[in-house]
Amino acid sequence: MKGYRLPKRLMLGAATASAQIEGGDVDHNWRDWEKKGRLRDSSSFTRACDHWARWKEDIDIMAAMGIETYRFSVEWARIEPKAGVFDREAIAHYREEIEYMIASGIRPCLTLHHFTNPMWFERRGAFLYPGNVKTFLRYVGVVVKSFGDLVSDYVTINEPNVYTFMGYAGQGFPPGDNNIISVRRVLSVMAGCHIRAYEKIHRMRGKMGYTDTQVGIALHMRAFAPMNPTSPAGVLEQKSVAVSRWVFQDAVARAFLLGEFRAPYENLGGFKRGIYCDFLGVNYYTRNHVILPADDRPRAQSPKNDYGWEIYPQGLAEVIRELYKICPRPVWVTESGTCDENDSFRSLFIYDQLAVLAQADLPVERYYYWSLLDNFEWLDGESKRFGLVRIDYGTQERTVKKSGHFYRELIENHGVTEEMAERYIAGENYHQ
Ligand code: IFM
Repeated sequence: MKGYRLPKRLMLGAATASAQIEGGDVDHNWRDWEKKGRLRDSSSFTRACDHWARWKEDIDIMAAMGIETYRFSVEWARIEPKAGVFDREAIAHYREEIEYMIASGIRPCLTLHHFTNPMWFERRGAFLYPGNVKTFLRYVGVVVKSFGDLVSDYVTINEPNVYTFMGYAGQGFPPGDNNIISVRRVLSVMAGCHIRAYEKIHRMRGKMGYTDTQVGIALHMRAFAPMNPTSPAGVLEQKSVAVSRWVFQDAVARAFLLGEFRAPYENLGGFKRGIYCDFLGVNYYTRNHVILPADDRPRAQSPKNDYGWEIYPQGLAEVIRELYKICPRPVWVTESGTCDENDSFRSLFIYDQLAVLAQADLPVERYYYWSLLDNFEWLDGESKRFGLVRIDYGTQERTVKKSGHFYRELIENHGVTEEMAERYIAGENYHQ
């Protein structure tokens, strides 16, 4: 296996999200969903990785791995447990964590919203109502006031397209809606939240005297392809591919990043066209093959992970090019990872994925592996493992996996040597 060097400017990091790792009985929509019995197993958000208590240990693990930047989220329901009431202790807790991260040589990248809403906000209809934009902005203001001197890099909203399609198009996320009008409305309102948050973060940090602020979203991007390109149905499948790409990601990107609202999305706040991002955050996992009338699935013969998602490394370059055409800004791969219970192909996955960035001439500045730790995978709870570090959920013992050691050496070398590839990857295979 060949070695490679990564582009000099590429920073290597890892990502997590608060509800997926922190544990504790926090009054958010996903804990509520769990209480309603809507998860696929009996895992509880109250346990997760107990990171709320073990954050120091987790940062020490990252520092030992050489992680250069850490993308994490703060939990809105902890910071603002009741509408307009802010929890000073929770804020102090996050401050201590961020200070320790920085002192450990790790650059923070803070996500403001990663799927979870405080229940009081959920009960008010969350992002279904344009009137709720100001509620989100009040929270953003408190976060920037509290951490703005420590954090320059912000993701306003994680995967607004997944949040919306999974929650409002019958895919099992809260609030369990299935209504295309709601999809349109929620994404339009979220775009407004992002645009105003982008402006507000820049304004607030500007007043604090900082000029290094970087704000974006993390957009979930899929590579789409027709299942039967050479059959008579192929032409229609190709059309369906174009629709999926447009509705799920390209039109969403235009609304959020450019304030350009094209059907099906609507400009509910009189937003002007502009550029509302300093980087293009891309979360990339897989390719979907579209089948008529309206379905998609991986091809039978393609390599897959434990979830059955196709592993298609080249898709990362494809989606980056697609997004860069819409908005030419530096790219941050805000998530890239795989589900692999036995850690039997994760090193190969990282090797393949980063080889794409090493070879393609793409303006990529950051790569965040998802995820630092095995963590709470939403509907699938503790049963799906994405981490570089294994969590024994019973004892909360952390063990760096083989892939974690591979990533550590990769960061140290800023690339992969032939010898490393041989030592870590020979013998690894994806599921077929
Ligand atoms: O775990 C999730 C994360 O919260 C958002 N992006 C995809 C990951 C894997 O499903």
